[in-house]
Amino acid sequence: MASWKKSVAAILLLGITCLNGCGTTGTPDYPIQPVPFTDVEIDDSFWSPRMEMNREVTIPYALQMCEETGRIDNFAIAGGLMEGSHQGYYFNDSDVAKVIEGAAYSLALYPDPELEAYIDDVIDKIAAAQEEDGYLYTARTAMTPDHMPPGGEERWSHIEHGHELYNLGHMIEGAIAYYLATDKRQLLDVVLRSLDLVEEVFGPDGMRNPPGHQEIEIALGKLYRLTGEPRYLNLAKFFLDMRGDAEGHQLYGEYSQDHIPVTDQTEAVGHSVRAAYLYSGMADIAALTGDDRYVQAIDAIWQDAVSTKLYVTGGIGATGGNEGFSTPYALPNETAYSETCASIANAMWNHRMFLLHGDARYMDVAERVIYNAFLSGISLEGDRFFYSNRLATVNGEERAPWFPCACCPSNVVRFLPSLPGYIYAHAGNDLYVNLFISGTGIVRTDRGIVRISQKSGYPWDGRVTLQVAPERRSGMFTLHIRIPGWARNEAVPSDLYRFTDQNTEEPILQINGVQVPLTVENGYVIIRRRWQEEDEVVLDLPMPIRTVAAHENVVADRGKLSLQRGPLVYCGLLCRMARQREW
Ligand code: FUB
Ligand code: ZN
Repeated sequence: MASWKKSVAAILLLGITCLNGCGTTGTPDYPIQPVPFTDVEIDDSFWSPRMEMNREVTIPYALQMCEETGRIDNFAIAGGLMEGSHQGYYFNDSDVAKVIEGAAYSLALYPDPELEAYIDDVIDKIAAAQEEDGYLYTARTAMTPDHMPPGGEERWSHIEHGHELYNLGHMIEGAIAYYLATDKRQLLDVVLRSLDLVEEVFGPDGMRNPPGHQEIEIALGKLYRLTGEPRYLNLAKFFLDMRGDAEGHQLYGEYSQDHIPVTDQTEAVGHSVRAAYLYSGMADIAALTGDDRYVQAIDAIWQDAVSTKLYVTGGIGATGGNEGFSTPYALPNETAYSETCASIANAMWNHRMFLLHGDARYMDVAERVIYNAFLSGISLEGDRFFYSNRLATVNGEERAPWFPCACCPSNVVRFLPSLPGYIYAHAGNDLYVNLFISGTGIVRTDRGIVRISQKSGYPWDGRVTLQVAPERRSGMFTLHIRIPGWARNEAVPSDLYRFTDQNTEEPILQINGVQVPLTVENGYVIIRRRWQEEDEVVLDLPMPIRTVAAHENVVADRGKLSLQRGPLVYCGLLCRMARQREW
């Protein structure tokens, strides 16, 4: 394994690869570590075509759209490399950053000199756009009197809506990904200089505002892992702790989850992308600091979200007005907002909850999101997108080629190639199989490398064949295979949705051709044995078509059922039909 490939682990939460000698070794992190996507090879009839599509169509297409809509020119203009003034939204820099991140993930697995040269050129423009003291925000550097960002001329004057820190957060993630994929640190140096400035401006003795739109907290956690510099972890924690601190700033309110301190929050409220990035950041910072108060808060918030604010597709954020959460059980179908970015953030959050707790219920939610609310956000051709993912429509809805606010397409570009990192995880000698996607994973345990191969026709077919081959011919490992909630008669890990039909078919487990009793703990069947290279586990997950009803408090779903087969949610059925057939 090339050293850069190993180091890309940092991108997916946990890699501890330090630039200047490692300061984080031995410091806390998630108790369960994901197997990074660079150690996972996918060979799957469902996902491989989608990953290829992202590489061959969506990445170049998104770059082209960033060019055509002036997103890349904004950097060139701010850097004095071309004439003109800023175009579009003040957070458009973040789209370029997300596409760089996605392109970097792709380059990490599939070197492509032409793409790399193109990104190098974009990075030159970004570097040019950075002001002398490190300030990087084209919306202000290239503004005109009739086109100014929130807060006008004054830097940092509208942290609530200005997105300076949000843009920087995405740029940090792009810079880390690009550095790990290519060893080139120009963009990394740019963001480090920006952060020097941010540290001068924000802090206990400076501005005590959290960013209006969260994201930088996640980025700073990754940067801490990469550099070993506690200052980045401290800054992330500072931003978390400023939220809801009325002494430090005028509170922004629930919309930005800035109504009370994060450690006192118990309900999912406000803008759903901000919220799920916040909860992901809280999980990261809890893991990295060992501060359990963040975990207690996100546990309660998760319970609220999954019990009262989750669509059957896994989408979150019911209303367009606040692009976010509504009141409990208010889950309209025709007007469902269910933003694609919110689905991505929800999957990120649930994956982190699993890494904290090791319970399959979080991966049940993540799987529901990935196969439904997320996947509907992009066409099979890879160049058309949904921003809102409605659950019902009267006149039909078409995916669009792009949006003036293009957060969703650029988010898809970076999420898809990171997906293999959600399949496997490990903690010591406990190996976890969370998603059923054919291919192989290399798990680096304390007792050596274990290679897991998986074959399945998922999501169309429920037979999964696994081979666990320790490098040293045999080894004692505990394999945890997720038995999805839907295969255990649990539609979601709450009473928000339930199966209304009777299913008597049980999952069947065989080890080396012998059926063994299937006992489920925390949503996993657990197999502890001394594994030999030729050992084979076959799991059969029956996939009958199921009918799903919502909790009676969900007024919009009264008298309606949806159909589900395996992890795929299909459609709503009208009550009359449902009643006639006596479902
Ligand atoms: O504000 C940046 C992004 O644009 C948000 O995450 C989306 O909801 C959209 O408003
Ligand atoms: Zn979006």
